[in-house]
This record gives sequence, C-alpha cells and structure tokens, in this order.
Amino acid sequence: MKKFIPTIVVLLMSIAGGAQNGYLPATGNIDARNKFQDNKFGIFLHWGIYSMLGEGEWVMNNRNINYIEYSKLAGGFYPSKFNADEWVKAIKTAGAKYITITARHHDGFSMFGTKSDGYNIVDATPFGRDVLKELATACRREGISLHFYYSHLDWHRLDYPLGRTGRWLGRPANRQDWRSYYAFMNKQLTELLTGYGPIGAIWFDGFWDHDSDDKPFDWQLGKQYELIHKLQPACLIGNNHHEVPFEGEDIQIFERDLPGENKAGYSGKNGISALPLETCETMSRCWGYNITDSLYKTSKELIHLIVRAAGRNANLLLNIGPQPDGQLPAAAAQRLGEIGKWMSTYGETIYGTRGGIIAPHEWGVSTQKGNKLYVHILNLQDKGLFLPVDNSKITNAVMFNNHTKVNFTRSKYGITIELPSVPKDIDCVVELTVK
Ligand code: JFZ
Repeated sequence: MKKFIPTIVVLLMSIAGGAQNGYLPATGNIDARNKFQDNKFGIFLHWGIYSMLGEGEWVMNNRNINYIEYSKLAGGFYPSKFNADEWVKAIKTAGAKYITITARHHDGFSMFGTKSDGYNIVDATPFGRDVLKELATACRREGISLHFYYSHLDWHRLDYPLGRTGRWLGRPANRQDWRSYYAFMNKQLTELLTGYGPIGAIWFDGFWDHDSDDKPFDWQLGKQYELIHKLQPACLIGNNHHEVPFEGEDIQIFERDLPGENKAGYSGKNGISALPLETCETMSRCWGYNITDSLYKTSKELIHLIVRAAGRNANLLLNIGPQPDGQLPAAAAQRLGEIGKWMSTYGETIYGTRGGIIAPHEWGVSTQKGNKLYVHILNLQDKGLFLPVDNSKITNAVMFNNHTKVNFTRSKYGITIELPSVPKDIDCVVELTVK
C-alpha cells in the first residue's frame, strides 16, 4: 500500500472514481442505512477455491501461480460438508445480524452460478451447487441480511486491465479490454442483484490495484453504482478503497482499524465521514482459510472489538475463512458460541445504539439508545471512574447486569461513579439514565 500519494493525485482519483452528479439516496436506502447501523455486528466470509491451498486468498498472487494451473483447482473443489443452514445458525447464535461473503475474490473465481463466465462453482466444479443461492435461502429463513463482497480486480480474466498485483501469473498482456471487463462486472452485479433476493450491501474491493498508474485510472464507478441502486435502491454500496467515501457510496469501510485509528497503515487518508461506518477485522490472522494460522483472538478480545467499534459508532464485520470441506474452523465456531453467550445478555447495550456522548477512552467506550447511556468499562484497575458528562443530565446509575445501584458524585466537569469492586468482567456495563 502506498502511504504517501500526493493530495492532488488522490483528488483526481476521487473525481475519476466517484463522478456521479448529485446522488440522492432513495428513502428505502436511508432506512437501510439506519437498519445497518442498528445491526452493529456482521460476519465476513472469505471462501473460494484458494481454501484448498490453505494459504489465504492471496496465494495465487503471492506464489505466482500460473492462471491456467490455478484454475485446475476448480476441478477438485467438492466442499462435501457445506451446509448453509448450519453456517447461518452458528452465525445467528453469535448475535451477528448479517453475513458478507465473497461472491468473487481477486482470483476471479465466482462462487455463484453466473452465466457471465464459466469459471464458477456451478459450472467448473464437481460440487455444482450455487452456495450463494443456498446461503440466500438460509439467511432469509433466519432473518439474517446477506451482503456480497465483489472484487473489482481480477487475476484470471484476460480482459482485466493489469494493475500492480497479479503481474506474474502468465496472462498474455495483449488481451486487456476495459470495456469488455466492465460489461462483464455489470452483468455479474445484475445477476447478484436479481437472482438472490434483497441484498443488504455490495462490498467492493480492489480499487487500489490501480493506485500506482501513471495517470488516474477511471473505474467508472458512478455508472456502476447507479446500476446497483436502480436494481435495488436499498442495497448499500461500500468500497474498500481506504479513502473518504466517493459519491454514490452509502457506507464507509475501514480495514483492520477502528475509525480514527491507523495501526494497520491503510487508514492514513481515511477521514471519518457522516455515513454509516464499518470496520472489518479477522478472527485469526488471515482472511481466507490458512492451514497454519492458529493464532485466533480470544473471545474477550473479539467482544472488546465489537464494543469498541460500537462506541465509535461503527459496525464490526468479523471475518472467518471456511475450510475447503465447507465447514467453519472449529476455533471460529467456538468463538461464535462465546460471543453469542455474551451478546444474549449484553446485546441490548449494543444493537440499535449509536456511539455515546462520552468519547472513547483507554478504559472503554460509551453507547447510547433513547435515554440510556451505556458505559462499557473494558480496562480499569480501579473502583472509581470519572466520566466527562453534563452532571445535571444524569438522573440514575445502575449496573446493567443486575440493576444494583451505582453511587456517583457530581462535579463541575462530570460525575465520578463508584463501582462495587474493581471490574473483572469482559465488559462491566454501567447504565446511566439521561434526562
Ligand atoms: C483486501 C483484500 O485484498 C483482502 O484479500 C481481503 O479481502 C481484505 C478484506 O481486503 O485487503 C487489501 C486491501 C488493500 C491492499 C491490500 C489488501 N493494498 O492496498 O495493497
């Protein structure tokens, strides 16, 4: 990732990428944005034929695998244990409200029965089943919203105009044809938005493949976004371009960082917009299944991520890389169960909330809904805690989990709450009633 691109180039790229005069979101789209923010927690699934190699979704590029050799993986893809209902149930039990799954990742393999390219799970694998269709049915039954990840960049097709990745995969350079590739993407997007019921969001990725071009690359996003909103006005558009959202986008995406952070190095140009925010993060180290990646975050760390995201007014999209046999890794399933246990008690302090009036601190964050302000204490070695709030507005304080009273004193700049003991829970939630 290039961290220091001159402002003017960024500006030009923004114009080239987002040109679309006066996008006015439909009423249904505004409602969908609110619903999306209420949902707070989703599960990201990176699944494709790369799972068979067990080295993540970038293996084709990282190992410079010839595109014809790579495509032979499809002939052996038979995820015999795949069961959409089981996935959706496990994810729903965790308290997640939506699933974002890779319809087509950078390797160019479509995980759905597309008519636009034979290189897809129905036509090119012995499995022959449209897993997105099965997921769509299971999601609808369980009331889970379905979102599609869609890669703008492609390491397989010959018509894709080569960017800065996928350069050593053996593709002839003389077949690149933007018009053909653009038409292909729009055909696929049309299929995804007409054959799978209501889609919560399209999550684009790969814009950055052309961030090192000599002149700004025009992805013609404006017309593509118009097409999506014409087919499904309520479908939200997000693009993982690591910049402030372009016109026509409905959510702002952050990768591996909460809004306002830049630990991963992707968010340097990413101011915080007024649109709904979503941060994506992995459960282990990788997105796609990695056979040697056993370093999973603990359930406590993952719950803290959900809470810290909510306190920053953002959703958390938490990733799992399903195995080649179609099952979720056991470690991931275990985390889902533990998160679900916590959510069944504390979900009320997360779902439907917005970031609270007390700004995020090292000790934790606050969320807010109606006249309740939830103070989430995640890291405190003390019984007393000063909270910078207008003290005349706070009428009551109780522990959220058992409703016992929490004493507090008022001072000029806020209140100081006195907890019954030094907090030991994953998240010690104090519920304040606000006038
Ligand atoms: C992208 C994907 O490449 C990755 O496979 C995964 O899907 C993740 C959620 O999103 O991550 C990026 C984004 C940008 C760069 C690299 C990886 N970049 O700028 O080089």
